[in-house]
Amino acid sequence: MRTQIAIIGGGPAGLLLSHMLDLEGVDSIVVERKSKAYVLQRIRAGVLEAGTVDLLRQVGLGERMDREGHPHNGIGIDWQDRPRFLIDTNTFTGKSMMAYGQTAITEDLYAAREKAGGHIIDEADNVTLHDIASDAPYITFEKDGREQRIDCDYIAGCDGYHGVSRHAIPASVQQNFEKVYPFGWLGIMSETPPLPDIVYAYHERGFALASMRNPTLSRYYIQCDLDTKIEDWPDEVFWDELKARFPSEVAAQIVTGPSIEKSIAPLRSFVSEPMRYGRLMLAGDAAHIVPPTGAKGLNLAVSDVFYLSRALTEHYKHDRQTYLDGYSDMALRRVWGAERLSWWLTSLLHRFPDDTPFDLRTRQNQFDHLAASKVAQAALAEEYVGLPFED
Ligand code: RFL
Ligand code: PHB
Repeated sequence: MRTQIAIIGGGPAGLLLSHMLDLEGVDSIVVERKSKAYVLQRIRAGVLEAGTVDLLRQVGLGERMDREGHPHNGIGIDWQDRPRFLIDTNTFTGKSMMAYGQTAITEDLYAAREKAGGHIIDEADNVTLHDIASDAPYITFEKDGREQRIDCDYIAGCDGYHGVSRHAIPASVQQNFEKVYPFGWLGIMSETPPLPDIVYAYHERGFALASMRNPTLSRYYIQCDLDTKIEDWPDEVFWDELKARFPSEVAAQIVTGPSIEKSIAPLRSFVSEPMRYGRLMLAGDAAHIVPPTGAKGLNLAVSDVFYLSRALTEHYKHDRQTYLDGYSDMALRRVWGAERLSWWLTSLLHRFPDDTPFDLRTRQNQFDHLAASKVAQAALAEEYVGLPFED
């Protein structure tokens, strides 16, 4: 087979890239390791930045999002027995977020690719990248026991944190930056009405988060130990612990019910530089991971794809190489902004096993400052709602 762009990974980054390239007349093939059914049942992110929402609308993916998504102007921050407050992003930035699940976005993307006759190969094993530093790169993989080959101009590595693309870059030019946190998040989905706002809560028992997918579907998380097991958390135990971490008047508003999904995710910050080597460009989790505090992971995948699709379109349609040459630097500027915000919010809102009394006092003081200072709230609102893409 031959295509202009071979895209490895059919998650949000790979599918959106294929969709956006197709709108500009650039040809691609997506090669995904898992089955379509598996990709569509993964439950992950839920909050879209204003720029992500605008982009999805611009590329014709806004219809269901605008019908079923839930626009949000603010995030609440609760701190044990301190007065709670809401940061209104609309007041500070004139922009809002949207609660719309990654599962729904992936469904929309699959539907759009299928409608346009897009080429997606799923259940592809042993995807391997070849000759990425040459002008004639290609990938090979196995499908139904047969080895296949795709020749291409460029390879887009959109295969997530556990993918193979990043490892094709020689170690001598690659630099990895990593921070592993000594805890994870235990998350549940339940068919119960959510709280009216997304609320991040700090408590001496640990962090908690109330979020949502729609008016009858709630998503909640609590900070947990890394060695904890799902079996240790039957629904009643989860709900009791969740409620104990919110102020009592908020806990009283939480509607409980049976969980329909429960999972544990470790927290990690990770960046691999550069995001381009030869004919390989990385996008999304393949190049970077953020802890979910701040809801940046999916949004970063979307901004990488915005920069990369523009770079490839400029290359093919106008023979301009500036954006392609600048892709890694431009994408990384936004990545590091999100890395810093997610690290900061994680540090502010979680209990760490080695917290000293000094740490506890300075953390408390940061919260008091945020609660009292409109300037501090404006800074957080600007980053939470999402910084604009670079021209
Ligand atoms: P994805 O979604 O991981 O998609 C990568 C795709 O590549 C496929 N793949 C391969 N295909 C071919 N060959 C290989 N060798 C391959 N290896 C992997 C995979 O099967 C998959 O289909 O990356 P992408 O597209 O960059 O999208 C990024 C987002 O998915 C991610 O940033 C967020 O979901 C992160 N994240 C969350 N972000 C939030 O903002 N809020 C959240 O609540 C939130 N929860 C989460 C998350 C990520 C999680 N992971 C990755 C463990 C919860 C979890 C559990
Ligand atoms: C979610 O709704 O899944 C969610 C919301 C906010 C976050 C992380 C996850 O920071």
